[in-house]
Amino acid sequence: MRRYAPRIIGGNCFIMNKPFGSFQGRPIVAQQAGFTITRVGAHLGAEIAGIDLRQPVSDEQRDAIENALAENALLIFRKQDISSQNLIDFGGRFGELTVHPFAPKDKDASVLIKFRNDETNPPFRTDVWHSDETFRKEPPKATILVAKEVPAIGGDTMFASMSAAFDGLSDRMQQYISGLEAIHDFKPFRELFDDEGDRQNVLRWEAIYPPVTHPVVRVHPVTGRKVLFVNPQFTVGIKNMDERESKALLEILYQQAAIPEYQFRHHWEPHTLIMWDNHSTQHYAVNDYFPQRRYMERVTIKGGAVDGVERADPETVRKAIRRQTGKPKPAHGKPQAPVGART
Ligand SMILES: O=C(O)CCC(=O)C(=O)O
Ligand SMILES: [Fe+2]
Repeated sequence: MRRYAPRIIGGNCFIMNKPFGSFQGRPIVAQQAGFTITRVGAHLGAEIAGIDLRQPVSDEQRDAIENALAENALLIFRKQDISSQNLIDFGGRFGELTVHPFAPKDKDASVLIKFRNDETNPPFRTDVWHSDETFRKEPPKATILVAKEVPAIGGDTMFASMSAAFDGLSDRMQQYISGLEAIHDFKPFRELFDDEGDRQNVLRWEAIYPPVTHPVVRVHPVTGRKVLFVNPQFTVGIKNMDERESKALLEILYQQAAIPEYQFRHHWEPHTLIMWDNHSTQHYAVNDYFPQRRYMERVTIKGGAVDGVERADPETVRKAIRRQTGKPKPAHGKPQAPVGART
């Protein structure tokens, strides 16, 4: 099945593909609540145009953004020259904002994270695939990040659809991991407590954020899709499994986020704001811009309990197989049977 019709532009040999109206069953361009949603990535990513985030967001707009987020997992709003207060107000329309225990915060607004990176302050451990704050019992449902200052070169953020990553596993593996639980911990932030005096401090944080378990396969609370929910940043093991087995299995599962087909790479411009669904995605801030400056502001929206699957659901497994086998075969041709003796 062909999704794009080739179109010849001008008289020369420049060929461009003209998109059809839909991709994988989703409209490429949709109108909702007076703004336009344009799908830009295969498994995740849409751009929203026609909304000014300096203005209060109406209930209708908020509902449409929430729907678009569930559908597209990552929303990009360009040319939003907003204040920190605008960002806090916008985020607050989607739920309670959370305070990150270990991130650099604004002194007057603890819900506002400020990532100011330059030659004196390299980024801290955001260049590892992760969903935000899975060391919490209830990890955030969404994160909103706005670029204030971007490097001339580099500093992109990569995203991966972890529902596509789950679908891409073999049916055997999907069955095997369904019902398993993984242990998550604030381990990268332990580095921040490196001297003797900090030991008491760590113990206090451990009392507030003890290791938690989450299902390895979670069910998205809005779409019902299954999501691969382990990440190398915060996951430390699989419950009730031998350490060697757990390590090997996690290694395989982590690699799913690194498969380019499930990814979307976002290149920043100043005043672009993005919002990601923290239930169904992972991200990785590409750390290739040091010592240039990059300044971002972020707010985070509280999430709820993580629901998982008890055991493999045969219908999902069947669907995944159908998706694999329903693909057209490449017109590569079978090699002819060899004739004669090998020389
Ligand atoms: O700086 C970025 O692009 C993303 C950093 C990050 O991991 C986050 O904001 O959760
Ligand atoms: Fe993050």
